[in-house]
Amino acid sequence: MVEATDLVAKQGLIAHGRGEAFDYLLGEQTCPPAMRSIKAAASLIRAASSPVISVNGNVVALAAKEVAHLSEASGAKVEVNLFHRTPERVAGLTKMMDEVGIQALGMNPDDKIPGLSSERARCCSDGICSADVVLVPLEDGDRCQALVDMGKQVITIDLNPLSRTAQTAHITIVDELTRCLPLLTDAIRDGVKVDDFDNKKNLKEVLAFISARLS
Ligand code: PTJ
Repeated sequence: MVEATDLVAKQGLIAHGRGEAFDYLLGEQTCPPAMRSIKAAASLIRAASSPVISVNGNVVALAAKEVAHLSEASGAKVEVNLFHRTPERVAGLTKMMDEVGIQALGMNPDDKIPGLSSERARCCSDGICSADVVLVPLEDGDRCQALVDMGKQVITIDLNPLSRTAQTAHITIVDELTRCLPLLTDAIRDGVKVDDFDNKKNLKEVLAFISARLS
């Protein structure tokens, strides 16, 4: 039987440790600025016409059920998008999503995100490529900027407030994936609406929160 951990890339284990280190700095809690960004993200996803949740190996292994709940609450499609892409990994992760009731896209990508040379460019025309809002959790890299350049609104969940993705997304939730997904789902179910949100200011508040804990 294929275990979830067999489907995580080796580099994903390093990514996990990196996340844990940042979570210690945050005190393993959802800090107040993260709660504000969760509300802003809920509001944006509610207003979206074609939201998509992009999942990689780490996200499915850690939070397949939580992703399914978010997809159900928001109507967002789920698409498997991998940096270390192999047909076996895509099939295994798609099967794991299937087991929690989600028919994820990603097995047969028929389009490309312009400007990316990595396997992350490969995507589905009825998924990420035509989405207006894309949630890109647990990812550091250049895809976020490429999605922004395509005119999409991008939300990320990243414990590192300084990662490239955290710095380029429209809304960055600096929180642990499994801790914040239920909060995001609840905020969507509660019909939360946020009119103005400044991501740069919010990221500064996260850094101030960490600094205050360290001093
Ligand atoms: O499954 P693949 O092939 O797509 O590979 C996934 C990789 C490992 C490439 C992808 O996860 C990645 O981009 O890894 P990075 O570059 O280490 O970036 C991951 C980011 O997520 C880092 O900034 C971590 O701090 C953060 N992170 C790690 N674990 C968590 C997290 N953020 C929230 N919750 C976590 N549990």
